[in-house]
Amino acid sequence: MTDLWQEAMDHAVNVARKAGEIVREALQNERKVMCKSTSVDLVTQTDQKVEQLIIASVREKFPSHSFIGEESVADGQPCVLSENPTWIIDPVDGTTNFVHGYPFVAVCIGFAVEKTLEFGVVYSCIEDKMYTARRGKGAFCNGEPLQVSQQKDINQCIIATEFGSNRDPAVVDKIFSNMRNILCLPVHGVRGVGSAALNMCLVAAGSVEAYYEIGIHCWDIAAAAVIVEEAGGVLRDLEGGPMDLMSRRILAANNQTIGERVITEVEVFPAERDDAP
Ligand code: LIP
Repeated sequence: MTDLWQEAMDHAVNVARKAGEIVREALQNERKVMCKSTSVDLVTQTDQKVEQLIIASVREKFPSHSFIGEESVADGQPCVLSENPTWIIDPVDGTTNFVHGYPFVAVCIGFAVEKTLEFGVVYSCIEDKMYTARRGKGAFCNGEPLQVSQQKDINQCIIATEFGSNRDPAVVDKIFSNMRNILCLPVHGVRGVGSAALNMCLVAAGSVEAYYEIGIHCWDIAAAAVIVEEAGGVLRDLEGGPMDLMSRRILAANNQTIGERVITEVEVFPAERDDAP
């Protein structure tokens, strides 16, 4: 029997590679930068072009499937995860990095069936690293299996997080106070590469023990979520309980012990849900 979701995943890998080529080429040229929700929430013509390319190519092969794409939502499309097979796309995760030539930029394609994530593809196109995972079948980078770190002592960890794009001073204060709590545990270090998906892939690869952020969107994390879990990691909502794709918050950790420890140090602040009416 044909494995339809494997066909979909193979297609995602191929289209992510093509998209990555476009992103790499665009890095050499002048980039027209526009703003979305704030003056530091950036979008470029490349984000839009790559998303259109991915959607057109998937639609041709799987005409009945649904889409949630970062730029389509910015253009007014609904951000609703239905039971229908749904492609969740971030054409350029790390747009600010892209604009500045900071070399961590990823094409992210997640795929959910009946609201459960089935596979994830994250192509770090400057590094030429193709991260892939399918539910129950392991996680890989360029075909090599990924495994989270086995560390259980928080004092021996690197924790990844981001400053995000909200510049409301009260929110920035909370972000700093959360980072201060984590740093002073103490941990070995706090890092962030400017792409939620790549921070999560670093958890999957065992290079950092945990990543948390408030303010991300479902398209930043859907693909990488499968990769973290398939590499043996855990996903949680920062308020406890399972990860909620639409909640704008995430904790991805190598194990429950480290994950729970990070959660106790992080104070959650409000961010409007992705699926808010
Ligand atoms: C960005 C992230 C970044 C995060 C921002 C934003 P974009 O995604 O990956 O790490 O801090 O909040 O969501 O806008 O480049 O796709």
